[in-house]
Amino acid sequence: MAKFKRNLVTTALPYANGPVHIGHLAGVYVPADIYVRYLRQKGEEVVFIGGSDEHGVPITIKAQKEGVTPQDIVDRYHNIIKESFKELGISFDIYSRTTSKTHHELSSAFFTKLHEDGKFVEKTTMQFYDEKAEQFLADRYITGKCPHCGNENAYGDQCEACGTTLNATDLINPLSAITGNKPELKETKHWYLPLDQYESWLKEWIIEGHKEWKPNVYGQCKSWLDSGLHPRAVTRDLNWGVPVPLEEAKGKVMYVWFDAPIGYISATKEFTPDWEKYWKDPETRMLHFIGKDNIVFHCIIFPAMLKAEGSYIVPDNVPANEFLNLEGNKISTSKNWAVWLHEYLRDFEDKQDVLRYVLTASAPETKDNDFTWKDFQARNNNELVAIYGNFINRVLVLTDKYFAGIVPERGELTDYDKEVLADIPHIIARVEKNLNTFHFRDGLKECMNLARLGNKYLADTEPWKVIKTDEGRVKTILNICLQIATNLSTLTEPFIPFSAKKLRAFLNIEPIAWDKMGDGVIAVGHQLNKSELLFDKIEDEQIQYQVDKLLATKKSNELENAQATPAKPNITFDDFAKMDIRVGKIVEAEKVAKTKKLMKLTVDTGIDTRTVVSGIAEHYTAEELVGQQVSILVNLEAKMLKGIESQGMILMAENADGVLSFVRPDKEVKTGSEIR
Ligand code: B3M
Ligand code: ZN
Repeated sequence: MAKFKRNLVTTALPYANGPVHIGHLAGVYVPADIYVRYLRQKGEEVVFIGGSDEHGVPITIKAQKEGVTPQDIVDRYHNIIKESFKELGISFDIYSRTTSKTHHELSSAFFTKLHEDGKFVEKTTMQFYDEKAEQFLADRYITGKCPHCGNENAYGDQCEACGTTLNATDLINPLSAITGNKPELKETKHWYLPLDQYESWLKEWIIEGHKEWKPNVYGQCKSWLDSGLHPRAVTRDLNWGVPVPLEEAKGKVMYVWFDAPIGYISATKEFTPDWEKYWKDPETRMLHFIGKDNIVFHCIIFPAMLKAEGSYIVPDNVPANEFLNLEGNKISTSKNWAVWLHEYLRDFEDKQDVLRYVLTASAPETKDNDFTWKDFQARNNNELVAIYGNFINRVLVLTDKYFAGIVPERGELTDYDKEVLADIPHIIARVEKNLNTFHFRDGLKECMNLARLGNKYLADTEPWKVIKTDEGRVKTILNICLQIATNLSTLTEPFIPFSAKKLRAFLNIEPIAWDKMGDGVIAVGHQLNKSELLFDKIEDEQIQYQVDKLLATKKSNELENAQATPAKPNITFDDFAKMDIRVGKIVEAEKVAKTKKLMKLTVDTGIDTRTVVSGIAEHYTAEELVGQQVSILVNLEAKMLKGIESQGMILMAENADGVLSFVRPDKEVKTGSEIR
């Protein structure tokens, strides 16, 4: 790090069209925050940038669906996101937004500079236009039949049924999502960044210059660069975004991926008037924390923009992560398959660190990973509570009990004592090495190894027994344990800052700089405070509540996606009229023995009272059935079922999930009334 004077750390700007979920956190915000907190503890100069990405088509679509303005949507989610980040302890120096004035001005100036310097190429193409809405249609605003799978509701950019990426012009029978009209192709002019002109520079810079980047990041860049770059449109026909600052581009805005990364610069500018030193001085080390779907934008397109502008630095590293899945399925905002941060914070009060811990311990650093509630509970109960919390609690309680909470002095050290003390700096060094290389999962593992070391040392030396015979020895043991505990309070700060702070309060100490860790961090004679438990167990009921919530989501998604069965061939009216359907009333009901589904019903049809055997026993109890009005087909041939003659059939509606309900008149009618 020596060649740099300061750090600029950015995190992907989440779209303000929904709250953030654990996938965002595990991939981007938690690792970035760990890294930044670590840098601060090291005494490094660092600025930590975040903000909401408030432009783009999905936001306008959401607004239209809800009948509100895009500004309403982004205001709502920006606030939820900002608050929830703060509550989780994501320690941004600034959390801004791309609808800010500074941002609009800065991205305009950026665009203008590139335009004036002749860095864009202009192209006219044919695009769908909605005459009635008087606007060009973004691909997302066009629906039609997918040419691959026949799904009638494919979008102009993608078919969600078969996952194929599409162009709007591929759709069969395209329709405008705004008016439902058939759109026309019409000429439109756009500005393109000729990425091909930056290809050799990018190859030199990444392929030759940054072999140290994570393999997933380096690999993706290489494959993009190997397959050749093409000019990319940086403007759109849309009325939501940063207006293109050109007279001839009225009604056009910058493509969201053009202005969003400039948002990092604008936020820095809002944070400090001295922003240029972070963006234009080669002694600044810039890092982008992102998810894998954003790699090309941060490693190829944004650097090309910065290079084209000419006065900016480019990132030193882009530690992108893979994806986190949830209970075996891909996290999805539209399917509500997610654990939303703001809901977690509400359901698990004061347990920010548990989430931070679990998301780091199972971070998708090298491959996609799965979050499960069972694992969440196990990691809390078996690791945070049973290892870390237990060690801290025992040390503090024993010191309080034997020495009135005063750090005792050490006597002569045994070989074992020396071994344990010698291990501390090794573990610290391993945490540090992992943090320096963005291996947060392994870094956290090493922190826990220090807690494990402490636990084992306590179990082996048994001060609670030794106290009866040798108080001096117990003083030595607890002094060593307190050294470990104090080091832990510093070492774990980047990962679980709330608990680190709590622990510092128990220890009655101020934050300790990273490089001050080691033996002697806590002095003999220092008075500790009263302590409480550092972590609490999470009970089964709390976990079951979350699991049930997800099951309910799954079920409602399945229902929503269920397709109606195809229509049957036509019949004549005479065919229909042959059926004699009546309103009947169930007078008796009895489950048919040795069957799961069958119920023997006695039904008053108005004509007679007869027996019907019906497959509804899994849906209703006998008691519930008596007195119900039902529709009954009375002229169906009788049939023997389990030795009972069934005379007719009760009509039921079957939901996609198999739930049955009676079909009956919406007001009380006379039993025996005909249904026609
Ligand atoms: N909003 C995409 C995303 O959240 C986008 C990131 C912008 S970073 C400049 O995945
Ligand atoms: Zn399809």
